[in-house]
Amino acid sequence: MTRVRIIGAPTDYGANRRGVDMGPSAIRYGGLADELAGAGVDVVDGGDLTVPRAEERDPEAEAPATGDAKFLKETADVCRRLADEVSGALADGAVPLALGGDHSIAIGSLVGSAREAEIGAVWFDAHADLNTPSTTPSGNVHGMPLAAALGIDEFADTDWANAPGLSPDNIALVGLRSVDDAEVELIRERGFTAYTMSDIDERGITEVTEEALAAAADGVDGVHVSLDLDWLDPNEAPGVGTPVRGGVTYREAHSAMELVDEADCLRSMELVEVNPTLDRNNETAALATELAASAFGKRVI
Ligand code: NNH
Ligand code: MN
Ligand code: MN
Ligand code: MN
Repeated sequence: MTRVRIIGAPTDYGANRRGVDMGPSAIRYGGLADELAGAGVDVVDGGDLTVPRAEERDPEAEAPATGDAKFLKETADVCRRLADEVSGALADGAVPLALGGDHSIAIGSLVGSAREAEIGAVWFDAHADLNTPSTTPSGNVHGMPLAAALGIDEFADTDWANAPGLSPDNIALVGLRSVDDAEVELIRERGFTAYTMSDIDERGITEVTEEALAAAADGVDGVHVSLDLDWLDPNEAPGVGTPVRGGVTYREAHSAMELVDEADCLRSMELVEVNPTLDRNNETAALATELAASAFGKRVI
């Protein structure tokens, strides 16, 4: 029986729209344990990491990388601890499921997941999250986690980002529709597998997701699945800080997560960017729980 270990990371350091730190609580309240039980997995809730409130911290505090990035010191501290929890869960034979918090926590998930293994990653997101402190248009670290874990630019020499076990040849981005110029350049330069919403329109979610999973899983020990809820259309998932019109539908999202289960390569996962202050009756949080259940094998029959 698959064992899943939930790890809450209630951060709000990496995003402008305050409130995403309530995500883990909203996702649990949205029915995560029941949904996962419905998927037939054995669930242990490891609780939340302790995260100081952003108001108590200085966003410009001396950071372990240079450039324009807010709360980088705090982000590094959370990600170090999350990486330990994630690798600890894996060592215990469980699949770690991290709950954000903003997407900066993915640095910790990826570093932890790649500590004892070669991994790939599938990034379900409207955004590419490939900015660095020198290319970021916002200074928000939630736009940088993939670049950080790949050790690009300022992140190369950090001891908390840069996961050597994350293979740059095994990155697949799915659902892109808001990508900054520097990110486009990086995707082209490094040849990351990337699918825009237009690719999904043309080829369908099944073909695109199967291809993305195959690219991510090729020759590695397992795949990290990062699910940013802004991947979905804001009509389905209004409770996110940076909504972008034209996202995937409820059915497409479920199909993709069912394919994650079928590919049988899932090593670690995270649900991020749920912001209860912007949500409608906790619908986005509840949707996150349903999608996780699909990824862990829940079916109607
Ligand atoms: N690319 C923009 C930035 O770097 C937006 C990133 N926002 C996200 N990413 N929510 O998933 O600030
Ligand atoms: Mn993201
Ligand atoms: Mn996003
Ligand atoms: Mn399975």
